[in-house]
Formats: sequence, C-alpha cells, structure tokens
Amino acid sequence: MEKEQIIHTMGMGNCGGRCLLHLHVQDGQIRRISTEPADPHAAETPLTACARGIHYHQTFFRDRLTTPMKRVGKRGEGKFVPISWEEAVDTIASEWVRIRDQYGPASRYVHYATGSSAVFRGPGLAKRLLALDGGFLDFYNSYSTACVSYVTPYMYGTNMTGSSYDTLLNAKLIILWGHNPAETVFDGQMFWLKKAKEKGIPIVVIDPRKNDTALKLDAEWIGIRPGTDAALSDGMAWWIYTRELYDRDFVSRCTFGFDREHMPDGVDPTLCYFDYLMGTRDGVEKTPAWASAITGIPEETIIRLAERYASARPAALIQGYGPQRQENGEQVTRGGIMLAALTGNVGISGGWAGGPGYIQRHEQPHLPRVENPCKYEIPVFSWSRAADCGEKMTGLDGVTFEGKRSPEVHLPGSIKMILNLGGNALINQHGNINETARILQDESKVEFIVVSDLFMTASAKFADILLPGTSLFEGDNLVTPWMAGDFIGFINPVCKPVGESRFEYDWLCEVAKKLGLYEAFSLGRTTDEWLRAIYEELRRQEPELPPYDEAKPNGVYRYKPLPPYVAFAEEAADPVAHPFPTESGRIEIFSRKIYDGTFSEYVSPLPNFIPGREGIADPAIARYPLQLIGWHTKRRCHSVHDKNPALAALDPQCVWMHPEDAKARGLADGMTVRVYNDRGETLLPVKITDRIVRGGAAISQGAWYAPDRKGRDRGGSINVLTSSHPTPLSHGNTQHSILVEIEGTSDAGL
Ligand SMILES: Nc1nc2c(c(=O)[nH]1)N[C@H]1C(S)=C(S)[C@@H](COP(=O)(O)OP(=O)(O)OC[C@H]3O[C@@H](n4cnc5c(=O)[nH]c(N)nc54)[C@H](O)[C@@H]3O)O[C@H]1N2
Ligand SMILES: Nc1nc2c(c(=O)[nH]1)N[C@H]1C(S)=C(S)[C@@H](COP(=O)(O)OP(=O)(O)OC[C@H]3O[C@@H](n4cnc5c(=O)[nH]c(N)nc54)[C@H](O)[C@@H]3O)O[C@H]1N2
Ligand SMILES: [Mo]
Repeated sequence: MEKEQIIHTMGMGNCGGRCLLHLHVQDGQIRRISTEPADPHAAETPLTACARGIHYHQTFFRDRLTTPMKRVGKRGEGKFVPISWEEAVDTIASEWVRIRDQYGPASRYVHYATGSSAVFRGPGLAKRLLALDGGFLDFYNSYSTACVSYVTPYMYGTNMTGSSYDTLLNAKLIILWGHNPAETVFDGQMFWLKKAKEKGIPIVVIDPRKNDTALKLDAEWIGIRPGTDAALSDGMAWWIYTRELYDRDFVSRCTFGFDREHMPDGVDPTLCYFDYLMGTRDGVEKTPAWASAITGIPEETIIRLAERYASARPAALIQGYGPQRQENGEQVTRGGIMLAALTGNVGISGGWAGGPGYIQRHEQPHLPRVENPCKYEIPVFSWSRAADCGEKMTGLDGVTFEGKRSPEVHLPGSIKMILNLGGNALINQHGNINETARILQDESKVEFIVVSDLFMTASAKFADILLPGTSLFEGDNLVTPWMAGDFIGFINPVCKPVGESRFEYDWLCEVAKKLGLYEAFSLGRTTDEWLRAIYEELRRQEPELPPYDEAKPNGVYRYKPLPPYVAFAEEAADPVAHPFPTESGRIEIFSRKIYDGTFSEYVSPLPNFIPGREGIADPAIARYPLQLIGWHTKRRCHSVHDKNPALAALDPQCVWMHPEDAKARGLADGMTVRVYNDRGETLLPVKITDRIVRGGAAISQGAWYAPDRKGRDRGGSINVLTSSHPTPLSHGNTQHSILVEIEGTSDAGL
C-alpha cells in the first residue's frame, strides 16, 4: 500500500460557503476528507467544511456518467446510446451553426448552472464561444437573489450593502429574518453569530419554521405566515413612527419618501410612506393589530419587537434570501431596508443596512469578457416561457435590449438551443416541473439541448446530447468566496477524469475548431495556462498575492487581515459630502422610477405589503389551504448529494406540518402523504412538528424529481408544486409561494 498523501483543495459548489478540504489519498483514491478545525477564538472566519464537504468523495465518485451519449427515445424519456466524442462534437457544432443561421443568435441560450461555481467553468466558457460566433440570448437575475438584487439599487443605488461580520459583535440585538445560516452557511456567518450569542446579544428569528439557526443559537422564534413579511415591517414601522421611536435626525438627513417634506417634485406628497402608515388615502392604519391579522403574529409580539428594534441601538436586522423568493419578494427586501433606515441602523457598526449584504474588499479573478453582439436579455426565471413562446415576450415580461426594458422591446423569437452545463435547473430546480417538461418534450419548440453533468439527473434526461463532465477532484481551478471573505481558493485534483468524462473547456475547444474560432476562443491556452493568466491578472491588481505555484498547493491564500468594514459609514455620517449613489443622494423609500414606470402587474413605489398572487388573498386558498415553503437543507447543495446515503440521514426528505393541521386531516407522524395542487403532486412522509406555523407546510428544496408510472413524484421534489409565475418588478422566482393541500394516502407502493 502506498503512503497516505494529503492534498489541500477547496469546495466549489454553490452551497453558501467555501471550505478547505484535506483529501487523504492513498493508491489514487480519497480514503477520507478532513478539514481545518474551527477555532472559536480565530480572528478570521475559519474555512471549516460542514457534513457535506467531508462526504464529497461519497457523492462524486458513484453512479457517474462515463461516456458521451445521444438521445434515442422521446425527449425526457431518458433513453440514450453511447457515442464517440467526435460524434458529439460534430453534432454540437453543426446544430450550433444551423440554429444560428435559421433563427438568429437570440435563439441560442446558455442556462443558469451553478454545479461548479469555480472561476473557469462551462457556462462562462460556452458564452465566450457563442459571443465570438455571433452571439446568444443572455439572462439577468439569478435563482438566488432575483428580488433583493434587483430592488436594493432602487433604494441604495448599489447592492454592496454588506458590513464585515465581525461588526455584528457590536449589536445590541440581532434579528435574523427568514435567514438560516446554520444550514445555508453564508460564508461562516454562524461563527460570528455564536460569538454574539456568547457575548449575550439577544437574537430573534422570524421564520414560518423554527429553523436550525433558531435551535442552535437558542434564539427567540417568531413564527410568521409565509409571504406576509412586508405586513410585519409595516406594523413595526407604524408603532415606531407613532410612538416617535424613530431616528428623526437620520430620517431627515439621509432618506427620501418617508415624509411629505421629502417627496419628488410633481408627486402628491400624501403618497409618502408615513401617510401610507396612517391610512391617509385608504383609511386603513397599518397598526400592529392590522399586521397581526395578516401575519398571524400576536399584536403584543409585534409591538415588543418594534420597541426592541428601535431602542436597542445599534441593532442588526439581517434578512436571508428565503422571504424574497416569494410573490412580491421585492417588498420584503424593501421593508427590511426601510426599517433599518427608519431606526438609523445604516452606516453604524452593529447595525445592518439590509439588501443582499454583498461585500467585496479585494478584486476577484475572472475570465476576460468578450462582448456579446446579441443585445437581448431575459430574466432567468422566464427562460421556460422564452422556450415556449419567446416571440410573445416584451419589456413588460422583463425582456431588455441593450440593458433597457421598455414595453416596446420585443424578443425576436423563442429559444431553440439550450446549453445546460453543470446545472439542474432545466427541470429539477426550476418552477413547475410538469409544465417545463411539457415545453421541453415538444421538439418543435427547443430543437437542440446539450447537457453536461456528472449524473443522470432529471435535467440530463432532457438532453439530446448528454456529456459526462468532471468533478472538483478531476481538474485544476480557481475559486472565489461565495459572497463574503478575504481569500482566494485553489482547486487541486487527485485523479484523472472518470471514464471518458471531459472538462467542458476541452470539448468546447473542439467545437471552436469546427467553427474556425479556436485561436480566438482559446488564445492557444490550456486550462492550466488560462488559470495562470487569470491569476497573474489578479496579482497585478492585488500585489500581496504570492506566486501561483507557491500559493496553489495550500488550497487557499488568505489576504492580510483588514479592519472591520461598515457599509455606508461615510454616507450616513455626511450625506452631503458623500451622497448615497441614488438619484436623490438619499435612501429612497419612495421610488420615483417605479412611480413613473409601466408594468404588467401592480408595482408599488413604496415598501408596503401587497398580498401577492399565490398567498393568503388568493381565492384558491379555499381549495389549497396550506402555504408550502421550501428551504435549503444541510444535507444537500440544491440537488447535489441527494443520493449520498451518509448525508440523507442528516435530514430525511419529508413534509413538515403543524400538529393541528395534521390532526384535522387524520395524519400521523411518519405516514406517507400526498402533497398536491393543480400543477402536480408528490408523495412523501409527513413530519408533524410545532416547529412550523399553523397553516404552513415545508419541504426542503433540491430532492431529485422521481415520477412513478402515474406521473406522481416520489422523490419529494418541491418543484412539481411550484409555479413559473415571476414576481411583478424583478421577474424573479416565486418558488417559496405555493398553495397546496395534503392528504393521507394508502398508495405507498410504486
Ligand atoms: N445547505 C445548503 N446551503 C446553501 C445552499 C444549499 O443548497 N444547501 N444554497 C446556497 C444558495 S445558492 C443560496 S441562494 C442560499 C439561499 O439562502 P436563503 O434563500 O436565505 O435560504 P432558504 O433556506 O431558501 O430561506 C431561508 C429561510 O427563509 C425561510 N422562509 C421561507 N419563506 C419565508 C417567508 O415567507 N418569510 C420568512 N420570514 N421566512 C421565510 C425558510 O424557512 C428558511 O429558513 O443558500 C446557500 N446555502
Ligand atoms: N423550489 C425551489 N427551487 C429552487 C430554490 C428554492 O429555494 N426552492 N433555490 C434556487 C437557487 S437559490 C438556486 S442557486 C438554484 C440552483 O440550481 P442549479 O445550479 O441547477 O443547482 P444544482 O441542483 O446544484 O445543479 C448543479 C448540477 O451540476 C452538477 N455538477 C456538480 N459539479 C459539477 C461539475 O464540476 N461539472 C459539471 N459539469 N456538473 C457538475 C450536479 O450533478 C447538478 O446536477 O436552484 C433554485 N431552485
Ligand atoms: Mo442560490
């Protein structure tokens, strides 16, 4: 037996963080994975792997795709025969050109795919080649932060709203609002929250579920009805305003749209937020009692929360991205920012500005951009509509031309070719699986689909050409922090690609050769040469970085420690000398841009509560009385690791239900139930728990879609129940807004 060798590398999944992996390799195989210990006294966030990280080898080396294949059955049926790489490349190159010539560049689309979140990866490379070859239909938004990233610039003029996590130790109160970093990681935020807890800082969690973070931090849990968060922020604001607990000085110096004195010219001043709270126009005061009836939170709890938040200065109200994956998710984000501004918690250490919380203190490495000659973009969540009937889509559906969105913009046609490289959002991760499958099964719509993946996923089954990709253990790469962190990661492989699998760059180079674009595409570089060039470019901007060969074997380079950073510190201290990067130079509570805009559905210029399409005000609630939400579970990274038995045990797939709701339906814990609505159904065990609010239900997102012969999902895949309806302003995903009914079923067999 060979002596054990330890290879240092870093995770590159879209799992909310980055971890240092120590691969214990013997005889060419990973025997086990260890990680850097979490020193509770560390000055910087440790890059400690979670349960997923230390089980990666058990995910990535089983049931792999090993040869290129072409479809032989109907699309989606999953019938394939092996082909040579030569045939795969020939077919891709010829379809690529045929579709460009027949339908134009805007018919070619590279789908959102985050299986690899490394710097040098399939989707970015495919876009590079398409851009050199006439162009492609690009997308904006993500499945992660569509609403929050779209709408925060309306208020702050930027998405860079994050402070460094060490500042949380200066808070006097921390509110985690639809935020569950115990499972979602957020670059080690729990490390700082645990310190805050030890320091005695009170922590409150607002979530329809008493989530793992609430348990781990022994935090106070306030259960809220899904999709009603903006009513809670309105009710809190009413109390803070009418009891004069707000930061008058900050509001008058730094904000726009709270009061009549700070409203745009030519706009009726009674359209301001305080008048909305007082019901000047609609006769409804947005009192805590009003908010209580909507949110299901007792009135006294709302009042107490409002008082605590307004008086505990500084206080950090941190929203996760869960609540903004709701219908009108925009309003949740805006409500959070509004509260921070109302209480003067912006720009001070221990406060929190809200928004996506992006922070970047070092330059990031990236593939050099090639300009895309095709100037159309769609919001990513509407891709299935663009595949179905793209020619009907306009600016009102979010289509942009040269970055501008107006009702006159028309998408020239539908998507005809899809490249899905390292993603499962063709089926499993997109809204409304049954609808999407019907669209993709129709070969007269999308004519050609290429998928590169490691496994036979639900999306892979819809490929015309299915290619075996390589995992993080089979190639070099560079990796950036998921969101917050002052380091750069290096991926060091342990073995050659499994079977005939290939990294996307290798076969894209061959496609480029067929197109006569090899030189322009590759610049004659191998992957290793590209990584070195990208790193050297970064090193020019960040001279602190050591030479590549020196840093790489460590798996990480940590930049020298930086002092704590507070977003908007200068703006809040002196908004005249340092205006916020908005039109008014202030935090915009009232949005003139929205007020003047044209939309296909109602969009409010204020951060107020709007019930939303599939929610408490939907008449369908009579038939489907339960509000189902999803969450990102610790056992998976989206759909990845679903088949890893070691991780399955961490959180067996089930639907959470409140004891009263279960009792009313005669359900017992552990029994197989049918969760259904008009879009689909899934059969899975029920977990009866008072960790979820009454009237709510929850299924963790990401489980593998597994239809039985009758077309009913048996995998616990939440996306058979979700819709593809986008939010009104951002056109973001609404995958946490789902009305369902749940019933017992004796039909547990296949
Ligand atoms: N383990 C794990 N971690 C991950 C990922 C993963 O797949 N697995 N994915 C990563 C990625 S790409 C992303 S974008 C992030 C996602 O991060 P988030 O979007 O923040 O994660 P979610 O779990 O969807 O939602 C957070 C919490 O919001 C709650 N929630 C849902 N609806 C509502 C609502 O209407 N109101 C309120 N108040 N709360 C609500 C959920 O119960 C959940 O506890 O996570 C990252 N981290
Ligand atoms: N209902 C519901 N749906 C959701 C969400 C939700 O909260 N609720 N969350 C949304 C969010 S935030 C996100 S970010 C998306 C994520 O959507 P996706 O990016 O589609 O996420 P994954 O399921 O992780 O798909 C990654 C795929 O890449 C493959 N893969 C992994 N590593 C590699 C590699 O190195 N090379 C190649 N070629 N393939 C690889 C994996 O096998 C997997 O099939 O899902 C969204 N979908
Ligand atoms: Mo995400």
